[in-house]
Amino acid sequence: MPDVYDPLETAPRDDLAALQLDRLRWTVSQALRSPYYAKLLADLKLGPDSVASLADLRRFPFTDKKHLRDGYPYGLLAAPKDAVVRMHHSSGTTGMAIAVFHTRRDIEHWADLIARCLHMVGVRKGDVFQNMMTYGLFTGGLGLHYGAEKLGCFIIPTGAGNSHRQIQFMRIFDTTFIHIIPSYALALLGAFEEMGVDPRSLSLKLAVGGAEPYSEGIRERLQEAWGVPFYNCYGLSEMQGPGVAFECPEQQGLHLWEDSYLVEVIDPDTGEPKPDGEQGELVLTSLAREAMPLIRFRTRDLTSLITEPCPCGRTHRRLTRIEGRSDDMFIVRGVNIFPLQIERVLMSMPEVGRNYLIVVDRDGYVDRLTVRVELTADAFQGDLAQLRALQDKIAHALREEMMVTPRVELVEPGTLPRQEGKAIRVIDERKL
Ligand code: DLL
Repeated sequence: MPDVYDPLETAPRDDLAALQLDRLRWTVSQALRSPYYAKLLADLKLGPDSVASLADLRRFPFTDKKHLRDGYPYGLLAAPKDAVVRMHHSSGTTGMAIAVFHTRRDIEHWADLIARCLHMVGVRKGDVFQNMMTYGLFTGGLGLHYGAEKLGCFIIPTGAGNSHRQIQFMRIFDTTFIHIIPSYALALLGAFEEMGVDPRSLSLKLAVGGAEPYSEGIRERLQEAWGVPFYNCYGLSEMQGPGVAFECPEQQGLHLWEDSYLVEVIDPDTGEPKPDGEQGELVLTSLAREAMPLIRFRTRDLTSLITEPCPCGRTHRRLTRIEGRSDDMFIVRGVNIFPLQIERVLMSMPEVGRNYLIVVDRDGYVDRLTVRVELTADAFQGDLAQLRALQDKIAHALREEMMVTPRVELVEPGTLPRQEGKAIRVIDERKL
């Protein structure tokens, strides 16, 4: 049995199901306090008594981002305003203003879940935690902060950016773990080079990376360069933020905390459940959120459920690495493409460096796909014929993966734009 933070982590599945049923009924009664669900559920004649078993969840309709936006700001608030102690807010990257509220109890529960996640990968009292995620309306900074504090860590709340100072702090304060956006963790490697510091020479023992999709290839590169394991952390503001699902030391999928969330994987087109193990859209129902409970929330994130027990001994089922969002998909000459497909191909090539950018535009009426690829410093030294051959090799491998031949542009290391927040991988000029 693993050394757990919370005995619920290894609870027998039957006990978990009983707890879920209780909490689902509570969630429905709580949701009825919000204007949105009060009307919706009254119209449908649904309430806590409609839930005789967990299967009854399917009697409830899906909740969508659109419902949150239409009800903005307070339409889904299920607690009195004076019980709200904090809000987080969407960044607006998808153009939708969404506010998410928390009561004191919600913040406590969230901190406990994060403490559980961090404890699972070996964080303990006395660890020095440099939190390189943005603090503020984004949930990444404060979310991990409170959980780490609960464990008794020494926290350095640097937030994102200011790369040289990040590295100085890691050296001065002997940082033992970091929380960082994976694309920023790659970008920081450039700053290490500038300063002549080897990340492997630090006191780090692990890193937590999430908030954006990244391939196994990126993880491997990060682990190699930083010399520590990178654990994948998934979450979304609507469901609290980070810590909804988290990898254990096995690094074979993310345990979704089933005492706090009910999970479904559906076909995004029909809304019907997908068989276990098949990829589909993740739908979550909160089971412990007081200020803003959500029933059957469509995350738009694509993943699949691993039902085999995990060797770590935890009983909560796992999600496979999130492949991206259904709305990240773009269509080029009729072919559906996900950015992560391109990333996987690029990261399998040792000549490819730390950053890439996908640009889609039109040449007359025809879609054109360009992939700009940073090379490693070594690969860039090659002569023109070698670079041409490499360009062809990348274009060919991408064509094999997606059946569209892209233009491949090779660029020098460190020349593509970088963000400290979530990476922007695709620029679709057809939409501009
Ligand atoms: O990104 C919460 C978070 C912060 C998670 C820090 C992990 C670490 P939002 O800004 O609301 O919340 O964005 C949520 O980001 O629906 C996914 O599309 C994507 N996402 C989050 N974590 C992962 C991950 C935070 N590990 C949206 N892998 C989600 C892939 C992720 N995508």
